[in-house]
Amino acid sequence: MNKQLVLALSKGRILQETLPLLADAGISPAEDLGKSRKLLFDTNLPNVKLVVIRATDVPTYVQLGAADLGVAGKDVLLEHGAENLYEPLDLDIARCKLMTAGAAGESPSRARRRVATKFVNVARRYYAEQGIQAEVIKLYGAMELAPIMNLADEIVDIVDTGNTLRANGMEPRELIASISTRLVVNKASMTMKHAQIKPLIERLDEAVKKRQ
Ligand code: PRT
Ligand code: MG
Repeated sequence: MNKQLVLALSKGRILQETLPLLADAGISPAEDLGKSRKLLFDTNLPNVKLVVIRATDVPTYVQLGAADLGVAGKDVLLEHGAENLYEPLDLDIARCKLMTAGAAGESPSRARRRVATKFVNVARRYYAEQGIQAEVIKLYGAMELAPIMNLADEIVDIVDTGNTLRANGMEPRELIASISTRLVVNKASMTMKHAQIKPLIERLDEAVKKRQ
């Protein structure tokens, strides 16, 4: 029996690194993802389809079983929560760090802070663990602007080279989590479609290891 599998991919920078990895694992879209406005794609494998969606929507698709598998940043998974998901593979792409950051040379008050971020759940958890009282303000982008505009004392954001922070007079402070892109699988699919999913995970695992 050849059950259909749907794999949800995060569009944007993760997609650019995912496609070569999928190709190494023997999966390629039937048409050029970049040149199409479509969101649902056939692949060279008759039982595998791809959907290309907002990174933050990938856990939702996989949790609810609309997709059997997904490719998502650990930052997105930490923020969204991993209920109903297995995370069998670190794909070792789009590496970065989730950090606190603030104005360069300033040290924040130990006890109370205003924090701007799109990672509100991660931030609330982190500051609570540190015993710091934080008022967390949800932003959807340009977190680096918040301290400059006196909206916040600190931000929680993704840092790679640190150039974006430096360009805005800020510096990284504490590491919250090291981030990479993960393969996630719907728990029911893992059971019901094990014969299809297992070889796919194995081929991706080999493709990842070949690069290390
Ligand atoms: O754009 P959209 O709102 O749809 O989503 P998005 O911005 O979250 O997507 P996208 O395509 O930027 O990809 C985000 C995912 O890539 C994240 O969930 C991470 O898992 C991963 N990733 C890896 C990064 C970075 N590196 C990264 N450097 N995501 C974002 N950045 C940004 C960061 O937000 C900051 O603005 O790059 C800037 C920092 O980079 P440096 O090098 O200046 O420190
Ligand atoms: Mg972006």
